[in-house]
Amino acid sequence: MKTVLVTGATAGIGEACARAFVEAGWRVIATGRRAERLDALVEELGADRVHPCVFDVRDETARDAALAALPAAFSSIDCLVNNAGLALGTARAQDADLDDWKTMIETNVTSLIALTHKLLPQLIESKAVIVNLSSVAATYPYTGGNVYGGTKAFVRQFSLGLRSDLSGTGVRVTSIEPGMVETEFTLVRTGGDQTASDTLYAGVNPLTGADIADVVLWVASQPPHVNINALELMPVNQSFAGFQVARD
Ligand code: NDP
Ligand code: 8X3
Repeated sequence: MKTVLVTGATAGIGEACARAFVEAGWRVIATGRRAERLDALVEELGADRVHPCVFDVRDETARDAALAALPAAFSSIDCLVNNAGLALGTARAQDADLDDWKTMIETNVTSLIALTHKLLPQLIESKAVIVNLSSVAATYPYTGGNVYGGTKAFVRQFSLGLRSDLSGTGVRVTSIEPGMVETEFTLVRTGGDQTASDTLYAGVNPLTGADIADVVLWVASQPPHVNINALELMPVNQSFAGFQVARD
């Protein structure tokens, strides 16, 4: 039985990944800060299939302690899903909160590279699949997306560079780049504004966490000679608009 480590498995895409991988016969190391959510996953899916690791991805000491305490059955990792991440705020750069920018960079970039760096020796050993959650925001700028889009562009380019470095090791790396997925993402981005979140997704028929989990599982289930480099997906009701023009 293979083992996947999913960061940010307490909600949204990560939680859906935990369910999808267990359903497909994998063991899941599920991480996040909200212990009660991870306990509920263990209760639902079984302690033999899900191991909870409670830590803030920015806290390397707590992370290392949780990973050092992995039970033997979960100790060899065949797939790493770097999913934990967030956007904070939609303000234009000139009005944005610098602390929000730093939190996004620490969570989406610094923690992702640190965990990847820590696990790389064993990921090479197991010829693992690394799936990184980027975003359409990596490629298409939008007003108020500033640092969030920057972090996701980093994730995409880091994924491609990692692939290059890992040439010949058998390790595969994929950047997944979704558009609108209805999760707790907008609730977090707006500081807990449920109405703003509901309004954003109303009538859109957005992607779901389960849609993305299906894609992540498909990527991880390809035969060993197939690498999906990058995969961008959107709800049908989301598409592109033109440039904005400011007039004097
Ligand atoms: P959710 O807010 O629903 O889930 C985010 C997950 O990340 C939670 O499990 C949360 O766990 C975890 N997380 C956030 N910060 C930390 C932290 N400091 N330490 C540990 N875990 C953390 O959002 P999504 O499921 O939508 O987002 C998952 C990923 O997908 C993100 O990287 C996001 O950027 C990306 N994405 C989302 C899109 C969308 O439209 N929803 C589109 C494109 C990409 P906890 O709070 O319990 O710690
Ligand atoms: C989240 C997608 O379009 O809200 O990564 O930036 S978007």
